Formats: sequence, structure tokens, C-alpha cells
Amino acid sequence: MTTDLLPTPSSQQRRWQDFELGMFCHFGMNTFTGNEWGDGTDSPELFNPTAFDARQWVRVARRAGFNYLILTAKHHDGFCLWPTRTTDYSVASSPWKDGKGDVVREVADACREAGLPFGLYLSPWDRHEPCYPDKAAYDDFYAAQLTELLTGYGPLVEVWFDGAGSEGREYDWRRIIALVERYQPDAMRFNMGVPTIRWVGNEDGVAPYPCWNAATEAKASMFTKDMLTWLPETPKWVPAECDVPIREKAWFWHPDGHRKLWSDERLIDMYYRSVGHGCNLLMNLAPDNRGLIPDVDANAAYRLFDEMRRRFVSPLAQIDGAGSEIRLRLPERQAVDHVILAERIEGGERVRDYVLEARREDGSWRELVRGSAIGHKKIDRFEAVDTDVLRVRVQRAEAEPLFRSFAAYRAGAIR
Ligand code: FUL
Repeated sequence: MTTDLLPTPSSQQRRWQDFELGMFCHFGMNTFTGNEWGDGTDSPELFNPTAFDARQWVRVARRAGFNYLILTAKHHDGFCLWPTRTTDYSVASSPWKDGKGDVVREVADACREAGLPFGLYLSPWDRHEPCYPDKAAYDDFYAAQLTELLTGYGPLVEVWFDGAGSEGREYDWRRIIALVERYQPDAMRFNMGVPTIRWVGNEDGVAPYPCWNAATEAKASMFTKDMLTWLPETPKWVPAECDVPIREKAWFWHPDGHRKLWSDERLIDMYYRSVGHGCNLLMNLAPDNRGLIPDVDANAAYRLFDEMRRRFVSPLAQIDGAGSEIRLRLPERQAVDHVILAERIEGGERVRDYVLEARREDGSWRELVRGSAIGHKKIDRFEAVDTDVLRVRVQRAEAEPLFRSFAAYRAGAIR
């Protein structure tokens, strides 16, 4: 067994994986028109939030337990939330704050005040910009926009490159990535060019299992089956991010409000199948046309994460360790219904197959779960068993298994 060839994360990737939960905020021209994909012809006059308060967004993010926030600086309609020099299709041409406002600045500042890492989404597809059909001209335009964002708003945790609408289109990824590397070397790069994190491949907030951290490809968008070609210098370790709107298929707030808020059960399931599969969950809470996150959306997020904290705040027992069999002794024989495993991923994702077992009163072992990937985290849930010792037996590994944590819980609910 050699560990030399095992992909491992960078320190920035490890930090990002520990965040686990991100809040996405889709806000822009669509917020005022009821569209999901504006066509770029809507007048800047329409952009006029009446009570915009970035601190409220950040309070919601903090109260819910999100550990980073990503804002759509420009969505597919091309309308820019900052006063860019590249186009007049921006907040500078809107009545909001007499054209003197800067949404990106206010959200960046509110995040910094609260110590919340901040990231930006900049859509490559631009339905407004007249030079879009001219590849070289648009590459210059996009690079200029990105440079403004990378240099003007402090440290960014993530830059989100959306593949939607760009199916079949080529951008100068080498140049784009060089800008991110130059100005924001610690930022995660989502899914394109030389990504450091990848798209999970759906917008349901769920990862398949196993969802290994090492990957050589990912889907480009919801609208194609094509897999992306990443540049050869892409790291082997590219953990997945699961993005999902908290309302069914609605990234933006809609004046008619008819999009369904996901049920608490569905949101809990998303948590198990994203964070519980070792991935990050990036959940969208859309600010409304006042410029505030509606209470109903915020409350749904609070209920979800409060419940998950209730389940997992205090383990019955927890250890770390190395080796292919690790035992976890409980303080007494008691009911257990969850186990959370985590590898020390700085040593790579070593475990390939494992079995989790509980010791019966007669000393024999009862199998609870068979699994494969552990990586950053694996949450296993099962019908409650009474036991005093749990063990994980690694049946196949790339190198000696290194456990950051092996913890048992009695959550009193497994759904
Ligand atoms: C998709 C976009 O088309 C949606 O509008 C949204 O921005 C989502 C996060 O990505 O590809």
C-alpha cells in the first residue's frame, strides 16, 4: 500500500469542506420581474428594493448556521449588482439609492463584519451584453468584470461559475482561472476550467452515495448530459457541492409567491444526503423585492439546522484513531441510532468499504450498516439498537485508515 498516489485536499479545500453549509442568495433583476431567467431586456428602472438590508441576510445566515454566503453578482440576464465599468446595465442605472448603491459591497461588508466568508457567482452566459456572440470580445469583457469583483471586495471564499446557457460555448478558462489564482488564491473555484470543487450534478441538494472526493469529471449543467473537460492541471481532489433552492425550482424570489417551500422532512433528507454523504450543502434563500429574506424561508432554515444540531450536538461517545478496526465504547449499554464517521482527509480518502457493528449482550456482533466512502463525513442512521460497544471494520482501504472521528448518537429520530 502506497500513499504517494492518493489524492489529498489543499488546506483551502479542507477549510471549505469543514464549512459544510453555505447560503446562496439569488438576487437581481429577476427579483423584480418574477422571472428565473430574464432575457436581458428588462429596464434597470425596475431594480428598486425598498428596504434592502444586507445585515439582515447575514443575521439569517448566522442564525441558521450557514458558514459562508454566495451572492449572484450577475445572473444570466447580465444585470450587474455592482457599479461596474464594463456596462451600464447595472445598479448604477437603477433608481435604487439614486444609482449610487452597490449590492456586492453591502453584502461583502456585512459578511466581513460578521466574520462570514463571502463568495460570488458571475454568470458566464450573458443575455444582455451585445458583444456576447463575439468570443474574443466577450472573454475580455468577462475577464474585466471578474477582475473588478476579485479585486474590489476583499477575500472571497468561492467563485461560482455556472454552466447553464453556456452548453457548447467555450470561454478562455485558462485566462479566467489565472485571474482567480492571482487575486484570490484561496478562493474555491466551482466546476469550471481548473476547478477545486465540483457540481454534484443535480439541483436537488443531494449527493449520490458514494460521492468520492477524487474525480476527473462533472456535469456541465442541468441542460446537457455532457461532462466537462477540465484543464489538465486540475487537482484530483475536487469535493462536491450540492446546490438547491429552499423553494421548489425557484432560485429567485417571485412576487406571486406560488413556488412551494420544501417540507421539513424533505429538507432533513437533503441534509442527510449532502452533508451526510461528505459534501457541502449550498442552500438558496432568495431575498425578496424589499431586499430582505422572507421570514418563512428563514424559519424553514432555522427549523432544519436547529433539528440537526439537536440530533448531533452531543455524542454519547467519540474517539479518533487509526487502523482497520476501531471500537467505540459507550459509557453504558444504551440506545444508539446514528453514527458519524470522518476520515483525516489530509491523508486522503483511504477507506473503500466498511462495516459498522454493535455488540450484543451475549458478546456477538450485529451488523448495522455497510458503507464505502467516508471522506470528510459519513452519517449513518439506523433503527435504534441497545449496545455498549460499536465497532467499524474497514474491509478495503487504499492505505491505513485514519479516523478524525467516530461518534455515536441517540437522536430519537432517524428520518
Ligand atoms: C443554474 C441556473 O440556470 C439557475 O438559474 C441558478 O442560478 C442555478 C444555481 O444554476 O444553472
